[in-house]
Amino acid sequence: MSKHRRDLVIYAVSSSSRKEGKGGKIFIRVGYGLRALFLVLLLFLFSGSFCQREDGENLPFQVISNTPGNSVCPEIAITPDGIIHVVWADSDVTTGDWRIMYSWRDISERNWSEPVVVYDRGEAAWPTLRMDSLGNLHLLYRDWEPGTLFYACKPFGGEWGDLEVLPERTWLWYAQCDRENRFHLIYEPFSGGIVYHYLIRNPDGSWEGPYELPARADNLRFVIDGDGKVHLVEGGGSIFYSYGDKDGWYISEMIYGSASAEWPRIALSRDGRLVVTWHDPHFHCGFGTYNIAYMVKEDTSWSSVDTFPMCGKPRLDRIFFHGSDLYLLWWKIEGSTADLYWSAWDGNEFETHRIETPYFSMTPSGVIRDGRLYLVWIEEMEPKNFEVVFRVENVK
Ligand SMILES: [Ca+2]
Repeated sequence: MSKHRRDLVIYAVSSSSRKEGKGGKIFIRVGYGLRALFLVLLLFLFSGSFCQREDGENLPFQVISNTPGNSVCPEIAITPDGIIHVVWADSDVTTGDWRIMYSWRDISERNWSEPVVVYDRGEAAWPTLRMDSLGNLHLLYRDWEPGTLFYACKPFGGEWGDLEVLPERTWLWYAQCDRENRFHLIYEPFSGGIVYHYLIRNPDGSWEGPYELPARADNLRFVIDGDGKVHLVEGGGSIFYSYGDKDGWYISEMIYGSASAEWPRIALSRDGRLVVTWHDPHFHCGFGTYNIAYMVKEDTSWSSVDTFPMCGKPRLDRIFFHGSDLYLLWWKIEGSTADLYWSAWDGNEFETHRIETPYFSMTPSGVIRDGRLYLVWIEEMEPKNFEVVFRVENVK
């Protein structure tokens, strides 16, 4: 039953029950009986209505964005007060502008806030949302043209602050927070090519840098360890790993030689286990299909290359450690559609969960809190209209 029709039924039932209530003395009991019956019916219908509202038309997710334009690139964070924050880039169908939109929800509630435009300057693309250990949110986005980076902070419990325009333009960048609540940004400046610039934002709001670091390939990703050091991977052909800080790399090496490796990802566990993954059709598992390759570094040496069983055309967007388990958020194109997947790897067993949807699913982001994985991603709800959606999964 459609939502509209169900609402009509509720309306019809509730108005007839009101009529029953206007009975005479004899009919009062009957009236009350009927009322009770109708109340039960109403509750039943309402609960059905709420369930339906929660998952849309019985979809396996909630739609957060629900805007007329395309909604893409969602990022999620959960602050210590139990608020789930989601940002994404959203296109204005009348002006054609891309804006940064924001919606939030209490972890124990069901409903999301109405999406609001938090930043509408430039042609907003690729928002990055990072949370430091104090619950401050750091937002970075780049405009399409001319590649300017914008930064804004939402202090824990406070409002989104003013935009800061960062000094150099870039097409290639990545950012992370460290345990000292500093925000690290590494990017390739337009003028560069074989050099990265490295900016650090201190908790007092001051910026350090840019420092120069040698660059080797595209698609950089990095993590910051407990000592504030950078572990960076790059890949656009071969896979390179570099380790160092603002004063330079101590190590910079090719860890996997190839002509076709790309999209490297890196994760670091609290006990110092480093995992690097990448895509390479070399690790094929049938015609036109492949698994995801990985290497692990413990202490000082890299393992040999192995693969995760994700056979097909997987797109692995994010990896991160939670405890000693590695989590992988990915999607897989099959024919003309794509479903969302997440996997957990404890070093031995690799367990995969598939979230089947009737649409094309892409670009997941997620965080784990209290044994639950909070996921956002985008769904092509109708041709060429992408929406940001949300789902909670249980993890061990
Ligand atoms: Ca939309």
